[in-house]
Amino acid sequence: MKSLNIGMIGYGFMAKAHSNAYLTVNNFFKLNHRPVLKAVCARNEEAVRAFADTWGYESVETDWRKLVARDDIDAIDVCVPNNLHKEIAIAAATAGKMILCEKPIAMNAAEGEEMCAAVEKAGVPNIVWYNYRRVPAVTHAKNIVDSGNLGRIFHYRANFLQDWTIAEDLPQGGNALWRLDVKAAGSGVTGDLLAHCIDTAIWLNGGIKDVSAMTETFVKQRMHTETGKVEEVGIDDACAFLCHFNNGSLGLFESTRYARGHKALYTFEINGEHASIRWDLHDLHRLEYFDHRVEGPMRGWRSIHVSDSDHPYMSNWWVPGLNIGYEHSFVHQVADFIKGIESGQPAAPTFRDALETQKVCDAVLESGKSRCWVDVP
Ligand code: SOE
Repeated sequence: MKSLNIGMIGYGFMAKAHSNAYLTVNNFFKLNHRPVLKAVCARNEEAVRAFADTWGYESVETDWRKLVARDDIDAIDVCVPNNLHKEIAIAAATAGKMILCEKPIAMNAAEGEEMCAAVEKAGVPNIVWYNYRRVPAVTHAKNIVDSGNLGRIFHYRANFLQDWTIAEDLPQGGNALWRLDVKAAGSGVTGDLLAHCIDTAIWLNGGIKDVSAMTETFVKQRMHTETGKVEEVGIDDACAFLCHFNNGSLGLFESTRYARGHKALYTFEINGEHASIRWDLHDLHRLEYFDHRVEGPMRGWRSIHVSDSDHPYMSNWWVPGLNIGYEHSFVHQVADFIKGIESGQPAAPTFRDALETQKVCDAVLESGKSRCWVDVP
């Protein structure tokens, strides 16, 4: 068993999900590498020490450049706001480190291009944490689509709905609320939520050709926690777009943080010539399937409980019928990343794959501004 020494940058919610995955993966997946929580890095020393104690990191750093320069680190995990992804990832690639980067890959596609060039020049393994691909029911959907079972695809529909930014007195910026600060996040729901939907959509249904979007910022000014001043809000609070996929199907996507009652409702549905499938994050172990080829009165939607040993990833977990959850998608991503290193066949989404999603996000934002259809380059 070889060690895979992890250098984590950040200590927020995502750093927890990733740390949990590193600690769990070898208990359930047969691999020749074991992630070791070598060091965690953040500017706030007290907070990063507390995080290190909770998760069992061996050491802490307060300067990411020092972490990246350390000889005892194999892989850098980038769990910081989007405006820092590029600089850290390029430095890590130049230092010969593997990189696991939070989504979206960057602030925009131009930055993403630079990151791709850096990892490809350095030849280092790289991946972006679009974790929902690895919910077993979503992977099962991928297998069904790839088998051709649905026939020609006509429609792809996806939503990601939340409701946590409705209060007008919610500030923007800082550790907890950087997602509301355009300088740190690059965009609002487009990069944060729709990016997940777009990643899954491209994976399941192929590339997106062009988009027509509308975006809205419902609360125009918010106090900035770092400056203490009321500042313009530069992010999109809501975004919906139409698109054409390269395979001729039509796409319809919606995302908002203003859908009262919805905390993280990610759903998608695909309608094909013979069959349809749909999935809902709030019931994540189920895949709904309708097959028009079933004749007679038993024709109807079926709800597949994706928990059997012949379902993706499930033979690694409990006995058939017992559920797993959100955090397991990250465990699966670590398992696949390590298998990719061992086999020489990189696990997706690589930086290059994630760049495709970023290009669609950029086109969506451009279309929202111009109110015109925009081609995805
Ligand atoms: C935002 O609330 C958020 O945490 C996203 O940043 C994640 O990517 C998404 O999976 C859940 O919602």
